[in-house]
Amino acid sequence: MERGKVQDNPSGGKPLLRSLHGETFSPPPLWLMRQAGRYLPEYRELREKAGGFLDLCLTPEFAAEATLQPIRRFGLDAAILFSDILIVPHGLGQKLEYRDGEGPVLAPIRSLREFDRLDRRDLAERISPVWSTVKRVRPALGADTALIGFAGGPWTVATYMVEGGASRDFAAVKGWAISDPKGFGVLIDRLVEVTILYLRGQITAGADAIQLFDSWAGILCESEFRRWVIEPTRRIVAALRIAFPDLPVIGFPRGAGLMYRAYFRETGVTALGLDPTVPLGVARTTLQAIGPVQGNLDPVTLLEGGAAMAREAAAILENLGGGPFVFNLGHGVLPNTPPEHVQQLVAQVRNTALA
Ligand code: 1CP
Repeated sequence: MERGKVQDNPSGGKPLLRSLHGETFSPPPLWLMRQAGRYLPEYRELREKAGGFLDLCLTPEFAAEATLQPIRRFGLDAAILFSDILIVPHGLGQKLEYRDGEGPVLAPIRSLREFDRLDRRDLAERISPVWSTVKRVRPALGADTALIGFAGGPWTVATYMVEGGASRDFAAVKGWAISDPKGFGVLIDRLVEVTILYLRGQITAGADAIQLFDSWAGILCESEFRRWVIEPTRRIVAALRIAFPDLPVIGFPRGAGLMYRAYFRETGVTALGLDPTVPLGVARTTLQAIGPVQGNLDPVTLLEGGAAMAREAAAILENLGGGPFVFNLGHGVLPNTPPEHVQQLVAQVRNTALA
């Protein structure tokens, strides 16, 4: 990959997509994971109007509005579909609730027999509002703004399905994977199939790129990481490429550490999302050498803002801006983040070419 090649956007095309296809931009394109959400007053108002969080996700009119809010405010290079990774278990008939201050709560599934008892007959009907949201957002975006669809990685989705929500030690899901890898493998296979269906629908409806959020990839040992993260991701990417050969897929195996490299090489994802712990020099020499990278400002640095944020953002731009790169956080925007800090960050990234 040629380094240090810098250009503006003379031949048109969405900067995010061009970066994901390997071009170097200065300044780089920019969006933020969880750029829609509680830190925005207009989101809190919309959520109030929608009733619950699930109603917000599954009412296309409201979900489209939530998708567009951060674009209107900050003019980012990509909108990310407003939805949640747990729409897939919801689609499969698992009982799901979002409790204020507690996050998602699901009726846990601890065996294949329990999984088979779910009534998944209404799958398409339950997930199709998300496709309608994509259809609504598409024409509302400017020609330079990409629309990112997404799903959770099968492993991460399985952690919520088996634990019944967030977890500290992941003993139930890891326990199942260790004691009954065959049965757990069937659950992962089913999640791979549904995720492909769900993402194909998003792409057909107008998503330009896909991100796979494997937020809990980092808690597995090597053999488990290969079996439950790399292999299912590889299958999803390969299946999407059949119908959509040029579609960029961003893989985000948060916390993968020394396994990031194997993940990038072996899954076939187009670009790699880096969490804040990935050292910038390592990212540049061993990961960006394979393909485009995205990241990785610590969301707490954004929460605090000021000179420390400016310094960290500058270091990221300095290290990664000379190759194919998308500026982002290393995880989602935190709910107490002042929107002014996001404004400050966007201004800094937009001004890098002039610095
Ligand atoms: O309004 C509210 O109070 C609900 C908070 C909220 C929001 C705004 C949840 C509940 N999900 C979302 C939206 C969401 N979730 C998006 C929207 C698009 C955007 O980025 O703007 C996306 C991409 C997600 C993805 C998601 N959901 C992930 C992967 C990324 C990550 O943060 O690691 C995960 C793990 C979830 C599960 C989930 N949903 C909601 C919460 C609070 C959680 C995390 C629970 C936990 O701590 O384990």
